[in-house]
Amino acid sequence: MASLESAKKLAAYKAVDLHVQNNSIVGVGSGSTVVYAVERLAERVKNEKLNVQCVPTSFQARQLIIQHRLHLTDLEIHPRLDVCIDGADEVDSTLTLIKGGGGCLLQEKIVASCAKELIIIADYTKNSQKLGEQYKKGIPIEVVPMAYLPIKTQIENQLGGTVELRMAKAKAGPVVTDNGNFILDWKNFQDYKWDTINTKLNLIPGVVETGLFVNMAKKAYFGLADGSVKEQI
Ligand code: ABF
Repeated sequence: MASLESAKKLAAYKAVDLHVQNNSIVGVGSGSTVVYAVERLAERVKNEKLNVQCVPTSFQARQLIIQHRLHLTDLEIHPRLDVCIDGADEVDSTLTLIKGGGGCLLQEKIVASCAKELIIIADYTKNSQKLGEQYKKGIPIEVVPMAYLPIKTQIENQLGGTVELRMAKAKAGPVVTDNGNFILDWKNFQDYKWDTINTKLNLIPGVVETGLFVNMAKKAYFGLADGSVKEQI
């Protein structure tokens, strides 16, 4: 049986092999699965002498690109990307995603929105029928710090469920994103129409962005326990 790590690697390698060509402008996602994608990208750039420009979605992604000596670029230089390859916390049967468990959802959504295709790479534990079935830590919502309490109250009163301010591991204080914001995690939600909910959340003053990615992903690759890769479109 393939370990979770090998499942991540299988998915990442397949996505890079099938979706990156010479002269591609590539959005580089965040998280542990993306580490394998960058590893494969660096290998292909070196072996096949590819010209690839990489746009990071987080501080972590930027570091990965630099460490692997890939070409770092940004949306000012390359506002249109060929592909964005990123992980996810959960992917449902309609390719609606929960992202932001690692706190990078805002830049991930911006970069993905500039790409011709968003390709998701994940291990088999991320695949579900209904959102919330697999990922129990809630839907991340990035908020302006001074507004976190009114936003929490508004979501709980109007949409139900419970909203928690994400705290740093040592409980030293709230997690602060790459953009200087806080993260709320919305738990115990119902089975909603996710595009409507996403719009409602984004209309609350102080909400910067949600970790709900609706109608954005074109395809997902899941590394499976038997060593194969499942494709979902
Ligand atoms: C990012 O990394 C996120 O949006 C998601 O939270 C996470 C997935 O990480 P991993 O690949 O480590 O499971 O893509």
